[in-house]
Amino acid sequence: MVPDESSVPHMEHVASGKVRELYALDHERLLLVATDRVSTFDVVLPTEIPDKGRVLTGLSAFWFARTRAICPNHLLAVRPDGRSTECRRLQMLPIECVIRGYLSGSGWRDYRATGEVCGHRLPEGLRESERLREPIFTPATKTASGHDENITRAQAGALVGPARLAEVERLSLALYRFAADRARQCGIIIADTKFEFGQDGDGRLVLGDEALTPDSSRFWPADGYRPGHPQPSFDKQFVRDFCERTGWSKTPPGPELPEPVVAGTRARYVEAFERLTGIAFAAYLADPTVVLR
Ligand code: PZK
Repeated sequence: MVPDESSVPHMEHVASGKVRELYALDHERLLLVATDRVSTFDVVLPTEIPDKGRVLTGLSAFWFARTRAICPNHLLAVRPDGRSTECRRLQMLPIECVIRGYLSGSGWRDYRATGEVCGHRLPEGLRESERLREPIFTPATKTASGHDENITRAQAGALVGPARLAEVERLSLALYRFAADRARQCGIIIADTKFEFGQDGDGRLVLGDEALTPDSSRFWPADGYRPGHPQPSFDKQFVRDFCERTGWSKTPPGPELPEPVVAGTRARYVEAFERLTGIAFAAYLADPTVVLR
């Protein structure tokens, strides 16, 4: 039988992420493959969410196509399988460029402990998940343990140079504002997001990795947004609720997901795709280049 997927590349493997794989096409180009794996509480589950990788690839390509005027990016092509993208090979910067429009996760924890996030002193009395008056740039580094660690602007400046830092801060804020405004009109709050930049052979900054997906961001339903509490995840809430109900210890291995949780989660990913892009997911499956137009 002829395989119906061209998503298993016979290529030099470069790196593995929790749910993505990176291969070398040649000296200048990489193939970034988004799998259907899903992680929660930092653990990859044994059950996949069908088409999750295609939804994330399509969303990322959609944002890359619409933000090219703000910042050039590494996207060269989306493959017909809808889950693989050909990318320019870059020299990646050793920092993660996180933008927070809302106070959640480690931002909320740091604020509660110190009143600051990455050197930004914030007003007193902010509540969990509260919208910030202005989005803030809160860089992080990958630690040996694989967990990200928030760093100050001064620490980030020491890693990439102050001029580079100022440039990625400005670009990250512009990218976040553009996407968060659009998403809000579609009923989705992008609470925060992470960008990774690299430089090309001419030393120009280029946006890499994935951008503005639910795996690189916190997506919340705008409907029912209520500061003062953690917010439900737009995409993974069924998975989290199920994992909490089972009493799982949150250490590997994670639980298998029952079919209704898989189906409900897949539907949420597809809903996010369709709301944000305005494109039927079936149209994306038929021709993934629809997100680039
Ligand atoms: C690159 N990663 C992280 C992401 C993985 C690993 N355009 C690029 N050029 C050079 N290197 C990278 C990229 C990108 N993107 C990204 N590691 C290297 C990563 C996804 C899956 F396995």
